Amino acid sequence: MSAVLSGQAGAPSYVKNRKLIAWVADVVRLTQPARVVWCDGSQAEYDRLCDEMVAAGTLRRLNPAKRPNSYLALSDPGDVARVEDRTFICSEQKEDAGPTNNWMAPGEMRATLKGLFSGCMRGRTMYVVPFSMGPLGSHIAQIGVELSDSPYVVVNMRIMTRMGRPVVELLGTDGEFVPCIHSVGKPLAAGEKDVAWPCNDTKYIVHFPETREIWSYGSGYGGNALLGKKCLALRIASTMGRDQGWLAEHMLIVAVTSPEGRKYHIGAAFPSACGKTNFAMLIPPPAFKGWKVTTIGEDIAWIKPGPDGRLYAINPEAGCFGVAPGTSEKTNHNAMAMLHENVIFTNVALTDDGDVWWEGMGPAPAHLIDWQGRDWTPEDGKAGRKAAHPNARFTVAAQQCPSIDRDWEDPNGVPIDAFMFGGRRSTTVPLVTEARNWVEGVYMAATMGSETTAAQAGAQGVLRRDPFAMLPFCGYNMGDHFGHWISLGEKLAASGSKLPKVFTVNWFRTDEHGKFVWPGFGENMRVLKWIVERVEGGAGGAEHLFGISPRYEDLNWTGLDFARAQYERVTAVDPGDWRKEVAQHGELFARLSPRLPRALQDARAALERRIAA
Ligand code: TSX
Ligand code: MN
Repeated sequence: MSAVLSGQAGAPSYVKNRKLIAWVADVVRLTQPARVVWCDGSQAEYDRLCDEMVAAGTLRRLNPAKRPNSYLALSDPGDVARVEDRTFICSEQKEDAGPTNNWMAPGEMRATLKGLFSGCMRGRTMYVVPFSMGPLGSHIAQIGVELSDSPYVVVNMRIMTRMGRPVVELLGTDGEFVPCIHSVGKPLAAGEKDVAWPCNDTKYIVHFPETREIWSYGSGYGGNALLGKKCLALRIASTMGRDQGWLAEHMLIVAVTSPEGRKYHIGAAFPSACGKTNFAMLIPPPAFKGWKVTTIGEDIAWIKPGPDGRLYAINPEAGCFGVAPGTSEKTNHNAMAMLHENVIFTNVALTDDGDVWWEGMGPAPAHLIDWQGRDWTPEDGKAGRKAAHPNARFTVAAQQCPSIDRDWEDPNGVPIDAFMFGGRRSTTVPLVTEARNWVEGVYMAATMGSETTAAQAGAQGVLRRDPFAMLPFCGYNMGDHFGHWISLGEKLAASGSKLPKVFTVNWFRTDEHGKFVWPGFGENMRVLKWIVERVEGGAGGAEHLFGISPRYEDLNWTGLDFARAQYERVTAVDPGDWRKEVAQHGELFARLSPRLPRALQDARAALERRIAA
């Protein structure tokens, strides 16, 4: 650490940014930390903070012979996930946040925050964490600075972003950054002993989209606390994109390379529990010899029109904050290979030999320490008690992914050839459908939905609309988001450029016994191949009610026993189902109606007419 200063905000000499120095001093006055540490992002700093957290009981060092340089954190049982009902978009006008966001007037929220943050860091260290979302200096990247009283946040931010001194140097004297303030909301009195995972029952995750500020209080977990990710890279960045003509999307980015070496880039949006990270690291089946899938990103894409009229995407993150349960050699070999070393695990179970375990990894050991620090045996598992929390996570550098693309850090991004939108649907939505034009593609994205799983809160199997997989992440009115996509398409088309093709996919159709019909995982390569061949203009398909899907003979079935009758079950478009589906689209559109683009209303009316015919 380059500077540890008691009771003052004095910055190291390499810090020249006037706004940064003044802002840190303001926040010190407000929150009253005992110390201020300017993080340089070095390995030595990371190691020292981890050692301190091991001593404090926040981290356990895993067995170095099994997981070198890796740690386990167990959170407070009340601080295990993002808190959507405590997440606010504080635009001046309520209508600019829209009906899908919680809103509070900025003045009122600022008064609330002032009360909450007054003295909230007493007895703690405030860390100054400068970070870049995107490769340092990329014209698509953005800089943020997070002030946090959580060392757990600092070490996770070092993995998830480009963090430290080079970012401050890039800021120079007048560079712009997004100010992000974070506190766990648990000041320490003189002599008070800290707990392993400090947090507060009162939680606020607050965004001021117009002034581009983030304030987070009361939680140390994931997207609530690692403010570069959902808060900056999605909620604030989506608003910047609206204002400046680009896109911040909840999308993975993959490249597909054919045996002949033709390379295509795809951005794909899926709601949670659809296996986005698995898809981003897909391994083609043996029959697809010579085909390669490489990973550029697995959660967020920032996409800008380039000088040639194409869309270029970067992954603004530097790491993965992935869900551990369900990750195995079978579901995601590449992710498992990433996790051999240099990992922070949160809320997974601890084995007797100092390694980690979670549900879905493989057979359970005879004894574990569960995510709440209690003894656990497979008997407890049978009684329904999980060893790992369903939202347990791993934090790991993207660089450790065996399928990482060689261009993943290209500051200019990769050119997008196709967008995919998917959801978890047991009925109605076919395996894959190509939109016939841009507006129909935007319509597919706008009406996306996903059925809830047992791992999620609330009832299972309930269909939730999640437009663009952005429902919890769009920093402005969702209707305006649809409009932004439509007008961006119009602008690109007017400049004479070829727009990316848009596809909707569904791996999750079930039979009458509730069994998945489509094998999924690596076999999704069959769909990916069709998609890139459609981009090339090669593969065949058949038009139906709302787009173009491959016929049985349009897909390669080598190495998979999948009969025509099974294919019918994953691709059938039932007009009865679609009558209900389109009625539900109407309910969503009515909710968004003041800002719903006319073109989408027209697309719905046209679909309704085709179903009736
Ligand atoms: O990630 C998934 N993908 C995408 C992979 C590239 N999952 C896991 C979702 C939970 C996070 C899937 N689950 C996929 C899928 O394509 N498909 C399914 C449904 C499914 C589950 C199990 C089997 C088949 C399909 N088969 C057996 O269990 C043997
Ligand atoms: Mn996500």
